[in-house]
Amino acid sequence: MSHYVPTAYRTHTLGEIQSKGAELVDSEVTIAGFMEANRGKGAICFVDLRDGTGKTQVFLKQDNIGEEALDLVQRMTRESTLQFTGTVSEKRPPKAKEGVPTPPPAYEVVATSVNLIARAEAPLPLGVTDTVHVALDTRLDNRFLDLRRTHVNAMFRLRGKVLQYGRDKLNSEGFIETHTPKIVATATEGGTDLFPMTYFETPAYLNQSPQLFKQLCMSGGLGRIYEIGPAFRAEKHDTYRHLNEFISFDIECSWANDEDVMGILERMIHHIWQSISEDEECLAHIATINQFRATQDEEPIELIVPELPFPRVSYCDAIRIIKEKGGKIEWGDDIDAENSDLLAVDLPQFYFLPQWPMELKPFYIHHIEGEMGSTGRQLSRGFDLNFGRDELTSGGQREHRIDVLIENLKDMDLDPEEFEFYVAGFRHGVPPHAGWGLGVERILMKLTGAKNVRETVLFPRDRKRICP
Ligand code: AMO
Repeated sequence: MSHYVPTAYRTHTLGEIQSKGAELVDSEVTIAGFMEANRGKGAICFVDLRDGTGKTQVFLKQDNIGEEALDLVQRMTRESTLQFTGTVSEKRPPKAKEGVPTPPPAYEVVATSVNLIARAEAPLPLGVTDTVHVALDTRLDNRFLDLRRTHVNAMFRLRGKVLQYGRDKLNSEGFIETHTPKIVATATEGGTDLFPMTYFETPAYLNQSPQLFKQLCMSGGLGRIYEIGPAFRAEKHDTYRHLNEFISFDIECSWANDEDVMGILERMIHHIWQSISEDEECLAHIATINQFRATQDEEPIELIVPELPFPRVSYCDAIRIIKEKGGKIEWGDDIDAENSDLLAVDLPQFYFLPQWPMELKPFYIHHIEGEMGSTGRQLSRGFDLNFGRDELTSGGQREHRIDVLIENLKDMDLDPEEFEFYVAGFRHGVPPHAGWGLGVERILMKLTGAKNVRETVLFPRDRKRICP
């Protein structure tokens, strides 16, 4: 459980009032939050207060609090922020009904004083407690209010936990957290899809991936690194899973090949899922999301801790399976979401797709020696990780031999001289290395059941949206 140290405005969170209620009964607390609703006229009033950690009912009696304060609260608009001081008391349990299990005890605060922090203007542009369907665009236009909705708030609390548990696992395997520049002079993932910018008098770009820099760190002897940071892609896609700014969770690992880093990835994901399944706060967030889904007639999300190792289906086998299932695909084609649906019939959760054709992978990927039978085509040590139909990760062993690397650049119509800062890192000794990049929003979609990747980003950037 999180431990909240009291702050200038409150002694306890509302989550604590409920979880530590038994020990707090009869003690004085100061709480603060958004007023979700108020009920009662005359000499009493009940306020439903919410602060993101939980909800608590505040009970106001004219005798305790005075006529003026009671009147202020009774006239207050929904979502205004209020601070109360009062005494914790156990709420009267609801009347027992046959066949209905008795709920755990709940606690309320009997107020002795109130302080209006900020009054909310009415009407609200977005209902915070409504369960009626609201278009995603309206939600994103009013994101600060959308975030107050408990199931949306829960999603971002889960996002933080995913990153926390991911970091924990990598730290425990000897990785160190790093940061690489986002303003760069050259492309990373091929020459297209770049956002140009002006850097004083020099043309520059927003980086598409930490790829080249994380590899330079291997040449620099850092050994095992990870980075969680923004990546920018000027892709014109307008789909449920593409963003123009996303958070890329990257690793790079020396003295390792593709299989080694697939192992690191599956252990990290297993650790994240396992830890979430044992974390009471996370389970409460999932329950909150499921309560909302029930109001929308949506299936509850289910947290299935994946077994290790994850299934591996080589690219060649994947093409064969897709063809067998009637998909239109040829060796050498990318595997799009529709064709992945055919794979997902038997692999609904996490699975690796190793050994892609070299021609489909970037110049920095290591090829597998020799050609593929009579085709004359080459396989690579590049892999993807999918969850059902969606790609979550790309990675692979990298080409560390400078002569082959320069050939790869030329084969892909890239000018090695433009990549001199990168190629130089292979000129003075370099360990073999491998790594991957995981799309944080994509994995969040899988955990939270979000149908659109934008739901998992606070302020998403897509072709039409740059504000807020
Ligand atoms: P790649 O380009 O496949 O590989 O990206 C890695 C992962 O990042 C996520 N992703 C995206 N998420 C949302 N919107 C987008 N437009 C978007 N593009 C990518 C996906 C994807 O699997 N340098 C390599 C990684 C490596 O080899 O280490 C790279 O960037 O989940």
